[in-house]
Amino acid sequence: MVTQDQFVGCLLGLSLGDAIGAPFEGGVIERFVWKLIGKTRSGKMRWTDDTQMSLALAKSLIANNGLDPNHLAQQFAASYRWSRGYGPAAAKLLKKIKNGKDWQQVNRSTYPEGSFGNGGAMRAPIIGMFYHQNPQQLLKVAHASAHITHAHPLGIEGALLLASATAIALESQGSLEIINGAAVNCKQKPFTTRLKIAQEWLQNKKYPAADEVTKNLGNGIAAEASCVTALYISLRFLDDTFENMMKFIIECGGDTDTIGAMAGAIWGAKRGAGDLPLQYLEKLESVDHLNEVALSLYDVSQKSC
Ligand code: R7I
Ligand code: MG
Ligand code: MG
Repeated sequence: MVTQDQFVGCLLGLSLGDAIGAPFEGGVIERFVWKLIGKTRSGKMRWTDDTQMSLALAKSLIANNGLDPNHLAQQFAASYRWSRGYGPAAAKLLKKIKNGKDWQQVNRSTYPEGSFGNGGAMRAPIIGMFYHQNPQQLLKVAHASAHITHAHPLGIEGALLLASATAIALESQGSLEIINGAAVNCKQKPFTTRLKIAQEWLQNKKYPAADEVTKNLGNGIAAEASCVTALYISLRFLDDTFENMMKFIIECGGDTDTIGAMAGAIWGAKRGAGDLPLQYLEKLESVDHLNEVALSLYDVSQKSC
């Protein structure tokens, strides 16, 4: 039986991974900017676009008892704030929607095939929670919700991987069941090749150093270079502490907030909010609000799926 504590754990794990990883994301300039704007007025750790878009997705699913792509596109646009550190193409797209453009006319305006960034995947754990009882609908909605901002097949595949991994983690499965079950939904070589490596490491209980993980699985902003990495790290640390998982993610470097968000969501879905580190939760922005949204998502998902 999936519990409320697991839903809260998943959303808080996502936000905490995002906020703890954010100061280490990107290059010198991004880190400097985050030094200036990375804390709220009351000194809490701010989260980034990963959490902002996940919250918008959760609220839209709650309001509509499921996915309404037009409503969701409006929510993404309305909640856009530059200070959350969005990807450049995503920022441009959301500003166009905010200015009245139809998302279907602009979601391929920067890249002809759509974005292959990890922005569709980083919010997909929300779909995994909401549709965890309905795997077919989960895949359909993960695809449709990513498509609004990430129409590229690789951007979509990242969303399918993260949504399905989260749903399986909620069922309290072990790490091999989670990666094997989620991998079934990946067909593209950049994903299948990396998944095979991660599956082999987990199966044979190998614990490669951070630089080897980065070299083989990636740590970049592209979905193919971060989704398998995040899934692998969450599973490697499934019986360890959240803090140790985040230390390893920071050691891997690159897109640390997003790898933290995706890994944090899967870890939290399996372990529940009770296992998240209290000393960090106390320092996280808007914990009460995140808690409320996760509980509403649980209620609506139980009734409508
Ligand atoms: O994917 P997206 O929402 O970015 C999410 C990332 C996370 O790390 C967040 O924490 C935040 O920092 O940003 O944003 P996009 O702008 O859609 O994609 C991210 C980047 O991927 C783009 O700015 C490009 O550098 C690259 N990219 C592409 N490059 C070439 N061709 C995405 N799609 C393409 C492409 O088709
Ligand atoms: Mg971010
Ligand atoms: Mg990021």
